[in-house]
Amino acid sequence: MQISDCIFCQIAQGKIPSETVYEDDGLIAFKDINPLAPVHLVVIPKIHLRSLNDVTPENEPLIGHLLGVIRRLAEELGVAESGYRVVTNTGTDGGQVVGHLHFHLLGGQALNARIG
Ligand code: DGP
Repeated sequence: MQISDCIFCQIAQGKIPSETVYEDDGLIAFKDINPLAPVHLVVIPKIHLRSLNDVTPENEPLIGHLLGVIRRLAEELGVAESGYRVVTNTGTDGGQVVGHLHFHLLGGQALNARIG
């Protein structure tokens, strides 16, 4: 697949619309198109990394920043206290559908073991 065909790269570049809730130079957070919970965001680095397997030591500060943003978003969306789940599906067996590293932030209800 060409990077230009990547749905999440196109969202990051504003070529495909999304309900963006946070954006900075390195990442963007938007509402999942098929929400599995009252709060369901997808948080991605803007650079194209196929999955967690592609993360190098050079990218680790960006991923640390991304996790900090997820924590702040959970607070702002009111799910920090009650609890939430952060999921990154990796590869075929991990159930990854979109081949651009992304983290799901799920919350707003009691999550059973299958959600995410
Ligand atoms: P997964 O690769 O299985 O971890 O999940 C990919 C998620 O991305 C899935 O929950 C649906 C979401 N998604 C896919 N395409 C789009 C899109 O064009 N816009 C938005 N907002 N979400 C999308």
